[in-house]
Amino acid sequence: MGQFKDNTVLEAQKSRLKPPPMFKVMLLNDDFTPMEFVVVVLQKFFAMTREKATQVMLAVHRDGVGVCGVFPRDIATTKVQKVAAYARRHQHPLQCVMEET
Ligand code: TYC
Repeated sequence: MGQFKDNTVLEAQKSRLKPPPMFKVMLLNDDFTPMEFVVVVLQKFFAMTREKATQVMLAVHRDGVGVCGVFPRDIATTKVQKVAAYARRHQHPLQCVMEET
């Protein structure tokens, strides 16, 4: 416990703050978006290596859905919006969604 020269004692208080809610950001599979485009998205917006991005893309292709990362609400929202804008700009139907963990 912290004790000062004047004998003041500061009691550590238990934090009453809940940790913030976290959100999984996920890609959905579709039949049209090229595999290479999905790999680029995962590298560009989720800071994955090409190897990791390829693994995640193939998992989404196989399973229908896959997690790209887990983030606080604002960051997850921004990622979903940026991926949507980038996919639309390139005229691909790639869907990116978020869900609370
Ligand atoms: N299924 C797509 C194809 O065969 C590839 C793909 C993977 C698309 C992942 C979307 O989130 C996705 N070209």
